[in-house]
Amino acid sequence: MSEIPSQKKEIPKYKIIFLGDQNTGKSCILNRFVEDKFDDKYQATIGLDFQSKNVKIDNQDVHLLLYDTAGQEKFRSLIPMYTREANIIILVYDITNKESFNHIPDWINGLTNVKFDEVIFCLVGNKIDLEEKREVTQDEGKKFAEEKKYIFEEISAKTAENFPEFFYKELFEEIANKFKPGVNVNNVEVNDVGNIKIEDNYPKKSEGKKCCK
Ligand SMILES: Nc1nc2c(ncn2[C@@H]2O[C@H](COP(=O)(O)OP(=O)(O)O)[C@@H](O)[C@H]2O)c(=O)[nH]1
Ligand SMILES: [Mg+2]
Repeated sequence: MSEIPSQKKEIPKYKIIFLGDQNTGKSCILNRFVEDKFDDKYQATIGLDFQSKNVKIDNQDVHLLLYDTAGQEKFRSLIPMYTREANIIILVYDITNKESFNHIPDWINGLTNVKFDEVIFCLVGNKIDLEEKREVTQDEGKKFAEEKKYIFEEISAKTAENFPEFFYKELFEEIANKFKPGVNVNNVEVNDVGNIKIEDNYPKKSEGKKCCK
């Protein structure tokens, strides 16, 4: 008996890894992006969290697999397992914490198994709603990113400021340019996908509302 070829079209999948010091807001950025909510209650990420989101890029359905890492030293040994297959690496610092910005080169140096020219890198300064506590100027972040040819944006997971610009414009455009959606990269297995949340693209206007679990 011959097999009937499957008519199902494969949806391209891209792995996004968030890296950066503890407390810079990685988990909050991920929650804001995936579920459009912000939870004020601090809950440290243990090891690694994973979420996914379906979006349209260039009119094509795309699965984004988002990996949230823990900034604590003791979990850092886990990170290479995930960065090895990353398509997009988002380096996060807190604009109110200079140290978190100064540590960005350390995070980059730790990426020993990454094919740098095949990965989209982004540098993101979070917590711009705390302008009065700013310790890193926008120019410092921008200069660092420009030298490395990274996408750069300052955002707030709390108010959602600059989220559409960063994710839906700059990042998605780069994904479309670099990966040409339709082509699967890194052969991400279908069973890598846990709870796929079928969601439309980002709402046009976000209120920065608080939320509850
Ligand atoms: N004001 C403000 N606080 C934030 C923002 N993003 C995260 N936080 C807070 O910063 C702390 C650390 O956030 P979290 O996402 O757990 O950081 P992570 O360790 O990098 O995952 C929490 O208390 C959050 O409520 C933001 O954009 N603005
Ligand atoms: Mg976290």
